Amino acid sequence: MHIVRYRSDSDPRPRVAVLNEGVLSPLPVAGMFELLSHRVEEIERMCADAVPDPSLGDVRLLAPTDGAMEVWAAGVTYLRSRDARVEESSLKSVYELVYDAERPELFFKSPAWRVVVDGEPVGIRSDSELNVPEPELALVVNRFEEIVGYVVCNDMSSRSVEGENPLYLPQAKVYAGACALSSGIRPAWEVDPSDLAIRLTVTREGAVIWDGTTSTKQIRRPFTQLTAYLFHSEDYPHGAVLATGTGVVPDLDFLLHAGDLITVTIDEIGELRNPVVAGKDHFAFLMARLGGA
Ligand code: DO4
Ligand code: MG
Repeated sequence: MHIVRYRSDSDPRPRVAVLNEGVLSPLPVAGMFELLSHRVEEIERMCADAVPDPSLGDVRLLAPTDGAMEVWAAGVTYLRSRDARVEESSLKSVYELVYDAERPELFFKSPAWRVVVDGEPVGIRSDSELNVPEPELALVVNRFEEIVGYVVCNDMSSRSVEGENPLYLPQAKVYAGACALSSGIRPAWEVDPSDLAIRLTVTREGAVIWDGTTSTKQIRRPFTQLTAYLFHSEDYPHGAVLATGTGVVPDLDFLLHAGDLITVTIDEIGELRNPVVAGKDHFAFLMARLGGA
């Protein structure tokens, strides 16, 4: 079962529903932001009480974010990520220090409306030579700091921009098409996230040119430590998504190209497939979402 946002042909407004074996059961909320203003046990009850509506035929699944939800991300939570940053960076020790520190690295990734979903393009910056996808498990957290569920995240990143100077991290991480999330939220009460396989595949002209796998078992920090730091000095009245960091990073000679297809799969959570484009001009469609489209 997943919780999804969707739009049907018969109703232009985005709705929220439970999606179970291809059948939608609408939930009595105005958006994901309203769902995440409830406690997990209430959300679980709402999902259990939702009534299937078989008349909802073809619908379009939307990003799982709306309202004032924010996407944040944790960094250097897997040993492979620490080693990859040390290799690429002109200032190696910051990554070694943050991997071991009590306080995690957390950074802002995206407002709700800039998130791209399965099938939409992800971007690479036109001023960046070295770009990678980062396949990550992301936590969907309600306003009470409770983990409601999980989605698949691709934390697209410029290694060359960040590698030049770690203070360029916001530019390496936040740009058009940099944040992709799977549309379906797998509820926390249905899944044990402690040992889930995360797979990344990059395909070019039909052939796999890179793939890698890790497990959530490899993460150095408990998820609740990440959420505790996120909520320590800020409130998220509409909830938040927190990507938990990557454990899969290609070697430095790997260069993502426009036209590549990225697939991220997390067992029991979902799959995210996005073609790669270069430059911000491809993302004008996101602006339309501000007007509610
Ligand atoms: O420190 C840079 C960001 C690292 C990151 O995004 C990750 O480890 O996933
Ligand atoms: Mg990352």
